[in-house]
Amino acid sequence: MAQPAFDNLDGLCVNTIRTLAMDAVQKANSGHPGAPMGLAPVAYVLWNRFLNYDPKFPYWTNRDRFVLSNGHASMLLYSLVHLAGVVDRDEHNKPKDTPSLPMEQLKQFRQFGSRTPGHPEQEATSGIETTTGPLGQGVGNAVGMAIAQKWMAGYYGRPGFEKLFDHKVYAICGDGCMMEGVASEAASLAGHLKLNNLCLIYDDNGITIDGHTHLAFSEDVAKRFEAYGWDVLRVNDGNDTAGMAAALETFNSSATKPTLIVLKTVIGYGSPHKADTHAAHGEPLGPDEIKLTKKAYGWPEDSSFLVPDGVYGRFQDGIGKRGGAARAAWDKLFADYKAKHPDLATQIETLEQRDLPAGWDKDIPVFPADPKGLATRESSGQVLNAIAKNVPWIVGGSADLNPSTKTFMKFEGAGVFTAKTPAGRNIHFGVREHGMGAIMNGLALSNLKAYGSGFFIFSDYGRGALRLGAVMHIPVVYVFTHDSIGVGEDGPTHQPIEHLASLRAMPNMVVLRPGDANEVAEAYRYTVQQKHQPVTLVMTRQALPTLDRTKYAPAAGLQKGGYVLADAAGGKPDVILIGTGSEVSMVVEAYEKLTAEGVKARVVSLPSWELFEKQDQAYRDSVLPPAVTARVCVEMAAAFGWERYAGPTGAIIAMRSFGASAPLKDLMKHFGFSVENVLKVAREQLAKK
Ligand SMILES: Cc1ncc(C[n+]2csc(CCOP(=O)(O)OP(=O)(O)O)c2C)c(N)n1
Ligand SMILES: [Mg+2]
Repeated sequence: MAQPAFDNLDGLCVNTIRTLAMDAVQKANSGHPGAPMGLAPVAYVLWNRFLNYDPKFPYWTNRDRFVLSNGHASMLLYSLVHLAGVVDRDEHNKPKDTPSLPMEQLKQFRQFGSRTPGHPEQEATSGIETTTGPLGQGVGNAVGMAIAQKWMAGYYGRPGFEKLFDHKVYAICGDGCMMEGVASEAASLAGHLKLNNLCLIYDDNGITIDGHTHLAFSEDVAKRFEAYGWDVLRVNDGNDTAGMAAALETFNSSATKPTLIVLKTVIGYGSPHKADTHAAHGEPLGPDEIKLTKKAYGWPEDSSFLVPDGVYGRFQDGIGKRGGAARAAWDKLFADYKAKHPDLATQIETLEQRDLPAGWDKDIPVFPADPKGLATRESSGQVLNAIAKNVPWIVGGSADLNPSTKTFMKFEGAGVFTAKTPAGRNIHFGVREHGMGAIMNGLALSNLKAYGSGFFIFSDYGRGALRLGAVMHIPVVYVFTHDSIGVGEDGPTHQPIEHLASLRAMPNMVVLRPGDANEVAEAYRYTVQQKHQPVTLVMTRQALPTLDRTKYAPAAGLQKGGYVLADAAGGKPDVILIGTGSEVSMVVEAYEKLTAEGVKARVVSLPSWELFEKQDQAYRDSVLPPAVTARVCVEMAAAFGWERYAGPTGAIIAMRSFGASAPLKDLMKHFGFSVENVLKVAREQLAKK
């Protein structure tokens, strides 16, 4: 194969990244070549001269993280992973000796089953730290990763072991990320927390899909970040590799705050007709333009997927050698640490596998029967605290609603995460639900057990991040309280209606709405053990009776998603009452009345549809026998979806409108959530038989 005329090996590497991106997008006939072409120099300098990353151990604990927040530039990342020789990994993230992305995979860009999907997917490809594409999210993930590094250093650091956790987090983002609120929320918190381990490179190319950014974006981003408490550096030419190296060196050696590097680039750089136009966006350059561009790079015009001689070697001599040496030195350091601090080292190894320490569940309380009971947000706070004190790497907080959500960790030594106290376990996310979610994803990707809480209504605000947690199968935990019209006087703006249905509709997400304090304990028991399962816990503001479990079935039934809580004598009911959360005790009361009247009724508690659907048919049929068609489903939320359990003739007592501002008891009466109404509807069901 003819070699390009180029006397500078670094320049050759940069143009290899560019041409691989062009060729892959062309072959796929879809994708974005322009951003990788503009960003290739900075990405090359960062990876080959700075990133402490061992391509042979892509999941080494103390590796520098690289996040591509402008995920449409995925071919940039795939080219780097390929050229750096990043290896594949097994299900425990142990390295394999085969490449993550052989050339064949670059040629399979955007094809079904490839490791080079349209946007980077953390699960699909070894070496991809997080799934990006929805703009702005990666910035939030990077802030989460930076918090995780600080926390690990703060909690596990010991004299003489300052280098055990000293990695940096680098992220690239574009104009789109800078316009998105989620990035602003996260950047604001990063500045407040003085995360000087975080470097964000802003691809300031003045263009988005619709055209020039001045169509909709005229603020001074640098000033905004300075106001957030960041250091801002500028590099005015996307090809000025020396300038970039200088900026990265400044960050690396002396940052006291998070650093933003504002880098002026040209989208589709080198493409004579398409540079600086939206044409370099969302479509291939086309064969003619590719030829002209390759000519401009000094590349053989008819070459395709060409990696010139010396390029792989250059990466091996750069990131390969540096990363390998850094990782080997770290292994030795960790061995010393393990000798001196065996317990702490075991903790680190345990958390890295997302396992739990022995005895993690020993303090989970059992709640005594109590007709007055307590709100599930209260029992949630108690159970969370009881577990978290035995699992040091549970970290989390709320979006400024600690007094309401009860998720603050209060046990001795829990502390608050701040710039000065980085070992603190409680994170004050501020009023930033979306930022919180994106940060939680970053924490979870660093293997901390992250939770975040807020009012259930505001799950909408965080939904973009929630969804990515589900896409990635990461074990983030949301604790949403004030779960229904039960919030009463705050009115329709604060009363969730469609939120349960909408999160139940989200693939991979497990939604759990426990019905009393002991179901709460079981819900946490399930949640904390998950390694690849995001969970949304939904809790009440109002008190719920704690059921007498000597009389009703054990709360452990929650582990199956749904279970028979109370049954007709002989187990052959004529009517089934199904409830979740705060409605469970209501249907239990109705059941007691029906039973006293001699009606054969059953109560099913159904805290999680997803877990119930995972059970085999025989179990599901044993709980909800198909022959029993007289059914009443009760949930103070949208009726949407309940047909599934009500069946074609069953009844659904649920919400069909927004709520209203009024005392709870008036709302319950108005909307039909009363024992009397459940009885009435149950009798109608029985009469149909
Ligand atoms: C949240 C979100 N909204 C919209 C899009 C669709 N989209 C993909 S790229 C893009 C433009 C991004 O502009 P910029 O970040 O400046 O990237 P550049 O065009 O410079 O590569 C848009 C709107 C998206 N990926 N994510
Ligand atoms: Mg742009």
